[in-house]
Formats: sequence, C-alpha cells, structure tokens
Amino acid sequence: NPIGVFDSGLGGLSTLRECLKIMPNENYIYFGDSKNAPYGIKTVEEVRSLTLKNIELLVKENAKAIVVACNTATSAAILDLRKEYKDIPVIGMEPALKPAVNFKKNPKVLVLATDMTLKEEKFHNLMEEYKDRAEIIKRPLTGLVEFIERGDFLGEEIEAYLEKELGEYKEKVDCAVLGCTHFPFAKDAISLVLGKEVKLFDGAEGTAKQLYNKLQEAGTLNLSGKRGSVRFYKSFKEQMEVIKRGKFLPEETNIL
Ligand code: DGN
Repeated sequence: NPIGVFDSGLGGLSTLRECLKIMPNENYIYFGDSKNAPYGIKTVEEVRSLTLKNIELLVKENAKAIVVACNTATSAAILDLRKEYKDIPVIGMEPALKPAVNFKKNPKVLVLATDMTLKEEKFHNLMEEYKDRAEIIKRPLTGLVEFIERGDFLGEEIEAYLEKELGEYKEKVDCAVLGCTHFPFAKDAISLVLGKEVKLFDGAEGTAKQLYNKLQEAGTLNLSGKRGSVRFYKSFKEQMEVIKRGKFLPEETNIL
C-alpha cells in the first residue's frame, strides 16, 4: 500500500524528496491542493476542514500512513487526524527549532512560516521549550508560497521579494528555520538575501526519519528492494508541468 503525502500545494514535495532518499522502495501518493492554496491566509477552521477532507481521499486510496507535509495544516488539524485514523501512523511537520537552537550557544534564530503556523498553539508550545536558550524572532512570510507554486526558485523577482521582506536580517541572525514546506525550494535565494553565513534548517529530514520509524514499528516498511513510484492524486495539467519543469523531485523518480 502507498504512503499518502498531503500539502496545500507543491511545498510538501520537499518532504517527499527526503522520504524518497531514505525509503526509495515505498510507493507514494501525493495530494497537492493547489486549487485552494495558499492555506496560510485562510481561517483555522477552513484549513482544518480542507485538510480532513483531502486526507480522507488519501485514506480511501488505502494509504498505510499519512504525512501531513504542511506546517499550516499540521497546526490546524493533526490532533483531529490522529483521532480519526487510529490504525495508521499520521506524521506531521514541525518547524526545525530544536536543531537550530542547538547548533551554537544562545543563537539568534529567525523563524519563517505562515502566520497561522506561528500563531497556533503547537508552535507556541515549541517556543516555550526553547525560548530560554535562544533569541527567537518570529517572522511570517506569506508571499513566498506563490513563487514556489510557479516553480520560480531563483531569479530577480524572488530575490527582490525576499530582499524587501528579509533584507533587514542580512547577517543579523545566526540561523533561520524554514517552517513552511514550500521554503526549502527557495533555499538558495534565501541564502543570497540573509547571507551565506546564516545557517538554514528545515523539518523535512526529521519528518522522513519519523515516518521510517513509525513504519518500522507498525511492521509495514516495504522491504521489497524494488524502486517504488510516486503518483499524483488528481493533479491538474498545469501542476504536472510545473513539477517537471521545476525539478521538485530527483530525476530518477518514477512518476506514474
Ligand atoms: N506548505 C504550507 C506549510 O508548510 O505551512 C503552507 C503553504 C501555504 O499554503 N501558505
């Protein structure tokens, strides 16, 4: 059975990419709700109900595990999802605050995410845990998602946008947390604007490892030794074109 991966759009592919690295034999079914993206500007209720509805579709495809590859949807709906689907692992995202805080003594950490992720209880609790060991600056970044949805990872336009939003932090922070699954695709552009000394952290690898552990625990890891595939759930034509042109997934990926 496949692993269901969900995001409001194409951002979750940054998490899928990491899953493919450590679990290349698995089959994946990806749902990017680009039609309703971005989620970051909707109400918590709207995000919760869209997330529940879309993940139900993935469960109906016999998903043996669900990855909510969206920080915003995780904040809004992870508890409800775990209640609803007790028999399969449901893995969510978490801004990578822990590795960022631990990488040096008392670092100055910039956290970039949607407004909703930064405002919700989940992030509030995470911040409580680390706030004495770092200076944490929360910075919502709403417009970046749209560049990524178009496959525009580098170039004048995105750099000008990031310069306007983040220019004031250039070389003024030690590291930045990319707390939205769209943002790792803009890593190079963000680095250009923040300065290459500023270390960037994201949660994709941690989530992939967690998925691996949960599948192992459940005894449902695919041990066939055969390369698996990625299927896109009812994706529209434009979305597929952007995915291929934008190199969202490694070239060797077996896309059905
Ligand atoms: N990719 C989503 C996240 O990780 O929060 C949010 C993108 C959006 O819809 N704003």
